[in-house]
Amino acid sequence: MGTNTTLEERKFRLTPEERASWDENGYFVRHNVFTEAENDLLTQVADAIALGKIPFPDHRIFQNALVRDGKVEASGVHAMHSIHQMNLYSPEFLERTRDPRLTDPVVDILGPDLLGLNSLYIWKPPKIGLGFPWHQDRWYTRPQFKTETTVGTWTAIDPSDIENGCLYVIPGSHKTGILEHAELEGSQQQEFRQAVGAPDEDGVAVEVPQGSVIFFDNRILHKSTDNKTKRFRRCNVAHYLSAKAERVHHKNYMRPVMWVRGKIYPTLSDGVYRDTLPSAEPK
Ligand SMILES: O=C(O)CCC(=O)C(=O)O
Repeated sequence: MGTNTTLEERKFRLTPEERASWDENGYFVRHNVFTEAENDLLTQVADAIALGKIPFPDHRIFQNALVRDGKVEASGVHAMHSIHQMNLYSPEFLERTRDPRLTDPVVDILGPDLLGLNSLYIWKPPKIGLGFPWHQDRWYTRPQFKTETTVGTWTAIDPSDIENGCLYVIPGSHKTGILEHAELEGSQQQEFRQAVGAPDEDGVAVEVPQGSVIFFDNRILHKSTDNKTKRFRRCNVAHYLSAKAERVHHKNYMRPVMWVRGKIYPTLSDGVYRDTLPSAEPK
C-alpha cells in the first residue's frame, strides 16, 4: 500500500465524530482496521525474533518480569513481555508503521509530515502477562522533542478485554498536564514508571476485538491490567511525531526516529532513518 498519499487522497482521514472524541477525550477507537492475516504476519516476525530465528539487538527485547526474576517458569513466546523499536529492524513492522490506515488519521492531528518514534510488540502471555501502571507516554519523550503532543496507535492482535488485560484510559486527562512519574517497586516490568496521583476511579476499560486500533494522545493517562486468562493479549503500538518538532540534544542518548511520510525538516534531520533499514543506530 502506498505511504505517501496526498492530503486529498487520504481515504482513512478522521471523521467528525472521531475528531470530537479526540478533542474531548484524547482518544478514539476504529474497528476492523487490520485483518487477522495481516496481524498474523506481525506475530510471525515477533515470535521469530523472540525465538532467536531473526537477529535483533538484545537490549530491545524484554522478558516477562516474573520469568526474569525466577518466580515462574515459562519458555519461548510464553516467557516474553515486549520488543521495542520493531520498525528499525523489521520491514514488516516498518510497512505497518507507514500504513495509511494508521497514518491518515494521524495526519489530521499532527500535520502531513510524520516521523515514527517507537514501535512495540507486546505479548502479555496467558496467566503471567503483567499490566502497565498509569502513565503518560509524553513523559518519556518530553525532554527529547519540542512539540505539543505525539500520537500513539494501539492495534489489537488478539481480542482485548478486562480479563486478559485490556488498555484503560482516563478520558480528558490529556488536557490536565503531565504528572510526575515514580519508579515501580517489586517484581514488575520496569520499562514504565507510575504517574503519581492518577485517579484510578476515573479509568475506563477500552475493550476491543482483534484488528481494532485505539488512537491516543500521548498525554492521556493510560494503564493496563494483568492477564488472568489462558489467552494471549498481544498488540502492536506505533508512535508518531510531527517532523516539524525540534530535537533537544542529549549527550548520551538520541531516541531514534524513522521517516514515515511527508517532508523532513532541518530541526530533526539529524539521525532520521529514511528509506532503508539501518544496520546501526545513531550514537
Ligand atoms: O498494551 C498495554 O498493555 C499497555 C501499553 C502501553 O501502555 C504503552 O505502550 O504505552
